[in-house]
Amino acid sequence: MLDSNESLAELTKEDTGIDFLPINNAQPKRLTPKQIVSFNDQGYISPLPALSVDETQWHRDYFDRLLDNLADFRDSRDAYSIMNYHDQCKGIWQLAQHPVILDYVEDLIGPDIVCWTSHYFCKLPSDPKPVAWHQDATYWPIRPTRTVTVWLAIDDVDISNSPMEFISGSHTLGAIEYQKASDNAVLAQEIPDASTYGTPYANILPAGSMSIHTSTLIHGSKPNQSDSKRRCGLTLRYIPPTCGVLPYAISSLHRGIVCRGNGFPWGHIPEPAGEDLSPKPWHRKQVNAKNSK
Ligand SMILES: O=C(O)CCC(=O)C(=O)O
Repeated sequence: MLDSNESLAELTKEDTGIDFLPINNAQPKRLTPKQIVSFNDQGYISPLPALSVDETQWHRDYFDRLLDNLADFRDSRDAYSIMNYHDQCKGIWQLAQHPVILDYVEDLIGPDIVCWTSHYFCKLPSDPKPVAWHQDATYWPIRPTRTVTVWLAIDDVDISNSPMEFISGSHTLGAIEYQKASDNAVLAQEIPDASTYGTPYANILPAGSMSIHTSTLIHGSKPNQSDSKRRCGLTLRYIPPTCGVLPYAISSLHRGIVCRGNGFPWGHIPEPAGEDLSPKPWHRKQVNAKNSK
């Protein structure tokens, strides 16, 4: 198992280190043994109840306020730009520590848990942008590829407002070839003919519930087909602290929140004092590049 930076430095381009590591947990605390089998066989578990009715309403109101605050900046950021703000926004930081969510995650990755990245995927009504079919692991420098993603629904998600779709069983195929996604897609990579790798599953979720998927699973979503219903979910990505990072991307782990246990050598983001959506360095670069044209 790759668990130190020394072994990561030895990874070659051909040996991507992108593999699914099955979960072996005979006594899960919150998941059922059947759900663990489903994670191993299909690459995801869904649906899972998570937030109470009051917490769900709080989260929706909180996200609505974040979107309003973002608009006040009047820069080029959009409804997908609230990415990696768990280090500047108290509400996101606290959601990453939600005990019910962490109990599910603990059953899959063990009692030491780090949230290393987060992202709201918000499709406004009639949003024309797809999230092209992709594997998270081909974007990320984390090795071994043990990240599990919690997708926490803020809005009710049904077929009409374009749920995330999973290609069941595709997580065991290693790194899958991709091409550049079309210009209007949310993310940059696209796996062509994804349905040849397995059966698509529509991740329909009531608000406040969640799914969990592994980073080697092919997934994506269509443009929002509904002209009245928003479709927003918060992704929280968790690893055990034994995961390392490829040498070119060490800073990725410096934004981790230690959620449970210890043993994480990369640091710990403390709870932010409030909500701060000021642009990240990569946004500033985009804005400067735009302004200099
Ligand atoms: O919300 C979506 O449509 C896509 C989310 C996604 O790609 C992810 O959770 O990794």
